[in-house]
Amino acid sequence: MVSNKEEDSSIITIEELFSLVPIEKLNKNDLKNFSFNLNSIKSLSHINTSLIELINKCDLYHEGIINEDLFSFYRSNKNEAYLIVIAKDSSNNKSFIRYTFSKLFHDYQIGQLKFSTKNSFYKSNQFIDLSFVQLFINQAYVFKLDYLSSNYIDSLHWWKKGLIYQIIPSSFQDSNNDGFGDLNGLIQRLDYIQQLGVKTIWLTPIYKSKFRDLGYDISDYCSIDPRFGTLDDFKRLINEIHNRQMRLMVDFVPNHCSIEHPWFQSALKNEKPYVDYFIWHSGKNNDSKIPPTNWIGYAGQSMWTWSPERNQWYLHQFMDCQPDLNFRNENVCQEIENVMKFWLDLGVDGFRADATKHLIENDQFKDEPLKENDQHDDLQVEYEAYEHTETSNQPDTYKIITRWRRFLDEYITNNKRDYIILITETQDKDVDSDMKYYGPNRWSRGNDMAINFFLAYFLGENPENRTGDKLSKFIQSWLEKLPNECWTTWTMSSHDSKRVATKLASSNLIDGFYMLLLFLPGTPILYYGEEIGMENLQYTKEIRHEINDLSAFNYGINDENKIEEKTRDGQRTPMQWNSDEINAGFTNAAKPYHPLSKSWKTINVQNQLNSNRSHLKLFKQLVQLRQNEPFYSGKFQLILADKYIYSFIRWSSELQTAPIYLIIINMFGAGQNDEGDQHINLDFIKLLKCKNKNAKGKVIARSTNIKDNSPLSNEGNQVDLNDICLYSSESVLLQLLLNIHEIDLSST
Ligand SMILES: [Ca+2]
Ligand SMILES: [Ca+2]
Repeated sequence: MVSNKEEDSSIITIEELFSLVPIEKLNKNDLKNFSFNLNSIKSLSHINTSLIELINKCDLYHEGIINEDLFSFYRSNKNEAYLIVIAKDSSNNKSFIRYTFSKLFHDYQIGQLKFSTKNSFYKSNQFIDLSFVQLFINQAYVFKLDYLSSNYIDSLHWWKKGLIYQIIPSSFQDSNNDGFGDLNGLIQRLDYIQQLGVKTIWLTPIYKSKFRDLGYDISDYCSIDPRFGTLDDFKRLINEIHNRQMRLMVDFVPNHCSIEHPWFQSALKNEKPYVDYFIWHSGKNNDSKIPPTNWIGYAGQSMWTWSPERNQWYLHQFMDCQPDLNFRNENVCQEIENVMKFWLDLGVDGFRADATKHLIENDQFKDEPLKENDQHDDLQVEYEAYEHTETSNQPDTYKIITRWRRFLDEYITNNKRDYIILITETQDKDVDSDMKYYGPNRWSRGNDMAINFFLAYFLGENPENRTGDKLSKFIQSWLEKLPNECWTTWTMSSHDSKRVATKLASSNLIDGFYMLLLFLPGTPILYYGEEIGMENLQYTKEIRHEINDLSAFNYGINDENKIEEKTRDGQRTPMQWNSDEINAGFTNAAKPYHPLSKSWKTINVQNQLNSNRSHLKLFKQLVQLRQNEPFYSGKFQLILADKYIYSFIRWSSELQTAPIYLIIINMFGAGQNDEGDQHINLDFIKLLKCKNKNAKGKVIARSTNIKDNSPLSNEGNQVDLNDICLYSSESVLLQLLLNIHEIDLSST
């Protein structure tokens, strides 16, 4: 029997791998970093393993990443290519480092491990994603390079391919008739979620809490609040989710906990080691009257509250019941990593980190300046009136995100887990600040995805500004700044941002927004209920006593009318399942914990499943479509963005068989209602500079409001591209029946 010599790795040394570099390409410093000298490399006799022989047959040499920690290079010929990586005994005390080699040399995205100097995390012959290579220090590796194939990528890229569905568990399904949604209720609805095409469920906080802020005021990070059930219920939930080939992402709230948390209670008593777990400071005049700084928090309150117990002020970027943790304290950093480990050990697949831009405050404690030309008439209560130079997006915050990513990488490595994602809620209109959360460079990554709120920001613009060209500016501002090899998300609404149907002047346009959400490049995040176009509950003084979102009352201190305007409860109403049962099927309790939206009898899942066409049916159709190329890794190009139209194409440059899609959205209803017969005729032969003047498009999907007599009304219809007519708020997805070379994308 012939033994496979390339498997016999013990006889190759790091020094010998250096001998694979053409001597003239080696720089003295390259070797100095590894304490080798050139003569010792020259004097090595060539090794007779088949692997080394194969590499030596490669006549081309190409430099890889070379820095203080790493020497890497490629050897290739027309048949094969290798990547050789030598990691140094690093000065930072970490046991491994993470690098991206993807597409550094041609388009190679995968390496098959052919050799490592010691036992590595990877198995021999295992395929490894080159955008995520974990290297133990003082080891060397040889990878045979390959192109992307689909059989392995799910364990690493699952979060790029599928829809994320955000759920407020208390508002989704009640299982025990106490009026609160719970984990067992959620289990009952998992089949619905799976049928929607969801890949990842994101739960807002389920931890022990007084629920003054939807559970973002946590009194024990490692427990389930009894209103949701027990830890055993959670274990069953995660099993049921995984059994359905879905993943679970939990909310992770590091910036602050609740005043009820034992850490804060101990800090109040000056008990070690909790004395500096939070941020304490003396007042401006060393008294209880004027706080240490003028910092105004998110809900328009001072960020400081006086503690008579400690005779000091404590910091809270949100409400006074939510004290900020001190991330300059290493104990706190470790406690928070232990929290992540607790949930990882239970099997969660990722974290959505809350309020990341508020993590760290400048420790010089200087006042923040007012914005220039600010028009706010009441400067004391408006967060937006200030430049948050000292309390937002601080340089040390980005380092914490990178540290968490490294922590998760170590966990993946040590526990042989599928990839675990880290998503941050960056929430800044300044894209440059948001992008820093992706990490300083390719080999020291931060978050995998920052939540991209730009569709929601667009919908928050004044109605006259909600045009196709303005939308394009919002979308491009994000896409153009996204670092290479990084991935984004899209979202239309959330627990903090009003529902789409309520923000749009015409709720007909929601179908067009589904097309944006699902077909722009990146991972879509859908807030529960948006698939049926749920509407906000409008609060009035008469139901003020039903408001759960206490931060609304901060706004009411100076202007009582702002309470109903500012409450976020309007978008947190219970899920609307059907019109037959009480409370839309959400709970059998006489009174749900939260009032329902008024429109539940018409807008609900059952109605929409029974209709010929509905938002829900269209949404499911579009999610199915999105499973295929070109939507995952294909290209994006804007075709037209003017006052009323936003249109783009998606195609794959690598997979020739993937269809070319044209998406056209009439944005009329974004800012105006649809009354009247506004229509627009478009010539896509001209817009696409199409060589074949008779080219056609096939209708694949269309908004529910398309008129019955329109050529676009039936899926499968072939239509002339030179005369596409869309009425207000209509949208359509066409497959272009042509070759990508027949159109000219150079100057669109
Ligand atoms: Ca319940
Ligand atoms: Ca903070």
